[in-house]
Amino acid sequence: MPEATTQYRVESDGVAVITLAYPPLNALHPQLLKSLFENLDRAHRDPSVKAVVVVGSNNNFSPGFDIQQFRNQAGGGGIDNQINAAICSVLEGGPKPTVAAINGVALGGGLEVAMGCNARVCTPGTRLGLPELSLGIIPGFGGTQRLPRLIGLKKSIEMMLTSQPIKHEAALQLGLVDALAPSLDQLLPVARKYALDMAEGRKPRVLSLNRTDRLEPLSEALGIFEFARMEATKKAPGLKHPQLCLDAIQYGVEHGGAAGLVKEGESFSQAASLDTHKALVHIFFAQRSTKKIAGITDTDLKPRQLKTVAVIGGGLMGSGIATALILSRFNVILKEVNQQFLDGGMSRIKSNLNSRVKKGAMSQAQADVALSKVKGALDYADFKKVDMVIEAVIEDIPLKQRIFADLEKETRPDCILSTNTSTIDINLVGQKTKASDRIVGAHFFSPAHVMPLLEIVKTEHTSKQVILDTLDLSSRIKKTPVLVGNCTGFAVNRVFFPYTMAACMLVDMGLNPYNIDKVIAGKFGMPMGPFRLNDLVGSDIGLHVGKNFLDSFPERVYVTNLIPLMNQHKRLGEKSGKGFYKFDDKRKASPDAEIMPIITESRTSAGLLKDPTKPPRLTDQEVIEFIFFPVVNEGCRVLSEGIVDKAADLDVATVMSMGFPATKGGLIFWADLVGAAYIVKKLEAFASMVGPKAADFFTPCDYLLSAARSGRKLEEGASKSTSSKL
Ligand code: 3H9
Repeated sequence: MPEATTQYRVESDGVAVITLAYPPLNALHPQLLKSLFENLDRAHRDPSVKAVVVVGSNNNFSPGFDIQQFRNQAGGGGIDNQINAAICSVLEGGPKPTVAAINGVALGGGLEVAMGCNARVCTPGTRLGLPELSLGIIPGFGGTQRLPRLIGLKKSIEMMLTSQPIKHEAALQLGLVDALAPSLDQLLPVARKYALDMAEGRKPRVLSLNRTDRLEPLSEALGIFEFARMEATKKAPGLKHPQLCLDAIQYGVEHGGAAGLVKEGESFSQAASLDTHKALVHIFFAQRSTKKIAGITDTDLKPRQLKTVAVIGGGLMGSGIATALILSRFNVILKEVNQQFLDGGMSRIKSNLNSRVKKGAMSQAQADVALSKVKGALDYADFKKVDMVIEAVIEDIPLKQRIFADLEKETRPDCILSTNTSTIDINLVGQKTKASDRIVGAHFFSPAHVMPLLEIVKTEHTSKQVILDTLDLSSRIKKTPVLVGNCTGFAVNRVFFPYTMAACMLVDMGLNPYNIDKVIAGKFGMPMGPFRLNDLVGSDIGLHVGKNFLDSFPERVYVTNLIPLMNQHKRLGEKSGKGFYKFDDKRKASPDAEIMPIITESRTSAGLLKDPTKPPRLTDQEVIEFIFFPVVNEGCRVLSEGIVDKAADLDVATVMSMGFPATKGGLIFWADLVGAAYIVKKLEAFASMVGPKAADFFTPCDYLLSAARSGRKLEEGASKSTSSKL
C-alpha cells in the first residue's frame, strides 16, 4: 500500500509548499489529513515562511476523502472530526495566508480543503465539485457553509444536489477560483505569487466562512430552500440525505457559518449511518471492480487498438451502437440489406447526434465530424479492413447463423465477431462456423448510445484476447462492462424476466396495472413501472423475448395471456400509440380504460382466484416483494451457476440496465439488507396465495434456501463455483 502523507518544502521566496501525496489521486486518507495538519502547524510556526500553498502530487489535487475508509468502518469511516474541522479553520484563519493550487480534480473533501484556503488557483481543464450526495452523505469538511458563501446559494445548492462538478471556466466566472494558471508548469509560480501578494498586502486575504456578500438575502434564501426541498423530494422520494444537506446549509444561513459547521457535523453523522450511504459506497467500488477480471486484466496481455468496427443492422439497436462508436471516434461501417433500410439506419444516427446537439452535449461541428466516421454498406466488400463486427439484427437464430457463416469468410482471421443478441445462446449463433474463439456477446441496452452498461458474454471457447479487447472497447465508448457467462438471457434479462411475469400475475389476480406502476416507480424508485416499461420496449418484443424463457425454464415461468392479448389487439406500446397506456403526440402516457376488457379476458383465462371479484388486498410493500423477491430468487440462480464473477457484478448490472435504484445498492446488496430468511418466508407465502397453478414460480432455489438456513449473506459464496460459466 502506498503511504498517505504530505510533503513539505519552503521555497526561496518564503512560500511553504505542502504537497498532498497518496497515489493515484491523493484521496484524503486520515493519515494524510493528520500529516497536512502537522505541516500546516509547522509552516505557521516557522518565522521564515510568509505564506502557504497546498498542491497535489501526480498532477492532481484530490478526489476528496478516502472512500475506502467508509467501507472499513461503519457510520462515517473513522473520521476525526476535530482534526478535519481544525484543518480548514487553520487553513482559513491561521497566521499565514494560504492558496490551493489545483490541477485535475478537486472534489468533495478535496474542494473543501481548497475552499478552506484563502484563494484558489487552477489550470485549464480542472473540475471542481461536491459529489458527496452521490455517496449518500453530505459535505463534511465545511462545504455546506463555504461553497454558498463563495458562489451564492442557488448555484451551490445545484452543485451539491446534482453532485455534478463544474469546469474551470465556470469556477472562475462564479468566483470559486480566483486565478487561472495558463498551464501545469505555471501552476505553482502563479499560486506562490498570489500567496505572497496576500502576505504582503497587495491582495486581500478572504475568509470565506465570514463572507456574506455572495449570499442571497434571507427572504429570497427561504424561497430557494423551499424550492430545492420540493425538487429533491420529487427527484428521489423518501431519500433523507438531500434534506439533511439542505438542513445544514439553511441552518448556516440562518445562524451564521460557525453554527452551520456544527449542524453540518450532525447532519453528516446522520447521513453516514443510513443504509443509502452503505449502498452507494458499495456501488462506487462495485462499478470500478467489473473491469478487473482475474486471469485476463492482471496478465501480460495487452488490448489491441481496435479502429474500425462494422455494425450489421441499422435498426434501433444497430444505429444506437453505431452512434456510441462514432462518438468515441471509431470508424464504423453500417451494413444493411437494402438501400431503404440503410437510409433508415443513417437517419436514426443523424437524429441521435442532433438530439445531443440540441441538449448542448456537443456542437454541430462535433456532430458533423462524428457523422463523417460512419459509412454505409450493402455488401461485405470492405469487411477485410474491419477489426470487429457487432451483429445487431432481429432475434432470429437461422438468420444470425447465416450472417456468422458469411462473416467467417469475409473478415480477417483476427477480426472479433460479436452479437448483440439479448437472449440467444452464443454458441448457437456461431454454430455454423469454426471461429468460436473469436465469437463473443456484446449485449447493449436500448438506447445503446445512452445506456451505460455493456454485457460481455463469453463462451467456453472465447479467447482471452477477444475478451480483453471487448473490455477495452467498452471503456473507450464509456460503458461499464460486466463479463457474464453464456445462458438464455445472460445476467440482466435472466433476472429481469420474473419481474414482468410477477407484475402480470398481479394483474391476473385483480390488481390494477397503473397502481402497480405507481408503487414500483414512486415507492421503490425504479425509473418506471413494469407496464410503462412494457410500452417502451414493445409488447411484440416482450412476447418474442419471453418465449425464450418459456422454452428454457418451463418449470418456473408464469404463463400469462396478458401480453399475447395486448399483441392481438395491436397494443404494442409507445410505437403504436397505445399499449397499457395511451400516448399523445408528445409521447406523454396516460391510463386508458380501453384495456379493461383485455385484462378481464386475461384474468378469466388465468383462473388464479376462486372469486375474481374479490382480488387480494396487498399493501404497497407486498406488491414490491411479490415482484422483486422472484427477481432476487433468479439472481441467486445466476450467482450459483457462476454466470457472473461476483454478486457485485450483478448489482452493477441491475443498476445500470433495469434502473434498480443505486441507493439500494443493486439487487443482491438490497436482498442481503432484507435478509434471505425473510425472502424465503415471503416466497412461500406468495406460492400458497396464488395456488398450484402458479406456485412453482415462487419456489426458492437451493442457493437462496441455504443462505436462509445458514444465515450466510447472499453475496458470499457467489464466487467461482465448479460449474462456473466464467
Ligand atoms: C468526501 O470527500 C467526504 C467529505 O466531504 C468529508 C468527509 C468528512 N477515495 O474513478 P477512477 C480511486 S467523500 C478513494 O477509476 P476516473 C478509484 O477507486 C468523497 N479512492 O478514475 C480508482 O481506484 P482503482 C467525495 C478513490 O478518472 C482510482 O482512484 N468524492 C477516490 O474515471 C481511479 O478512479 C467523490 O465522490 C476517493 N475519493 O475518475 C469523488 N476517488 O484504480 C469520487 C477515486 O483501485 N471519485 N478513487 O479502481 C470520482 O468521482 C472519480 O474517481 C474521479 C476519477 C472523477 C476522481
